[in-house]
Amino acid sequence: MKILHTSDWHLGQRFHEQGRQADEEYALQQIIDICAQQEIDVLLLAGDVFDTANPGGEDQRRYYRFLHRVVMEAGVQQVVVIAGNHDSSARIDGPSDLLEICRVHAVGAFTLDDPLEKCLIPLFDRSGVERVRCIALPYLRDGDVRKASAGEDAHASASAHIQAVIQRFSDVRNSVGCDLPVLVMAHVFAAGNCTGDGHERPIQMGGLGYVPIEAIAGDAAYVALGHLHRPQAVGGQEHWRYSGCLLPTGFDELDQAREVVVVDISDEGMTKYERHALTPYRRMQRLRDAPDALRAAVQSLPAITDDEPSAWLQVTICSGQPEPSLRLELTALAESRGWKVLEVRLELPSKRTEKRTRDEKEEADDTSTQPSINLSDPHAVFTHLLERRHYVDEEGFLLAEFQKVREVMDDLLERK
Ligand SMILES: [Mn+2]
Repeated sequence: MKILHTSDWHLGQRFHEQGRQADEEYALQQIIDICAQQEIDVLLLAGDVFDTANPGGEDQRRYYRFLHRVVMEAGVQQVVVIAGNHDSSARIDGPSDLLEICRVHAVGAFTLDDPLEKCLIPLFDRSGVERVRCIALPYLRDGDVRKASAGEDAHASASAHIQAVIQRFSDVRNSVGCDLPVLVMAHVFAAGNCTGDGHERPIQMGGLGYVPIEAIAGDAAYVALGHLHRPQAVGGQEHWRYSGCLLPTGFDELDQAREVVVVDISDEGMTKYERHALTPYRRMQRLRDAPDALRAAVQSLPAITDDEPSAWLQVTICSGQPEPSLRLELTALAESRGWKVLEVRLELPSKRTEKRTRDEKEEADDTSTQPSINLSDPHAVFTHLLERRHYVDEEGFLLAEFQKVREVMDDLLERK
């Protein structure tokens, strides 16, 4: 059987105030083409279909039109969709009975009240014989998997949440009840439990809990994960993968690959996997340099013609002093070449480049050289942060805004 794994579409997401309907359409069309060319049997969409719980009508229509086309035009036999943390699980569940007619299986909510079978999807070959059993596990919120006890602290509740997710998964796994290869799909933050030198990592890492991948992968033929935006294998296993997101959700994601994964599964398990790169709809780029070098860099951007989609740019100005007119100058210069500047940032390069490594090292392991700040004084902490991050707070604008936020917070806390 041939399986295509995609996830994290985030349909309807706005990118620096810009809509990206055309970018989404372009990417989805490529997935449809890959499905047709590769004769895909089953398409897996591993969560975060929409960017918000209340997506716009057009964004929903894009999703349903895709499902319709991938089955009717591209010849896909079955589709399995799970809800991610960005999705409303009720919205994903809502049309599920109707979607079954088109062999689209949507699993939104999975609470303790739901039967385990809700997550078990039989996958059939073209002659109608079941060949693979799919475990489709949507994003599980704390309240979906356990009842919190009164007075537990954040750390205890995060730990208990993860334990409950693992337990819930193991209950589903134990109910599979057949010897067919198992395909696991989940929207979850999963990571390798083993560092490679035989040391177990703690389950809690900097407050971010993750599920040890081994606990959900087991002996699965393939694990199709959603949630992390960078495509990657997990736990050193090529058949435990995040396919990554459809479009970059920030300029800092531009260097990440955009891809879908095509997997061949036989009775013995995964026999082959291929990563298929997606071509971006528009050019996007980030430039970071000193003012003169930036002028030159913007000037040498490839010219965008009228029949191409407008290209998007992020500019970081590295300068020791404020450059009030440079923003407008660069924006105009970029526009003359068909590029739209979506974000301009200012960075003080000398301090940053010289001190960066040392600073970060100090931050990590040497507290003795850090100035002592009074942690119970929010004003002092904020000022220290500005200094540390090398922000230039001209005329105390940021401090004033911070003061406003504090007043609102104090107000809210008092009312409570
Ligand atoms: Mn997610």
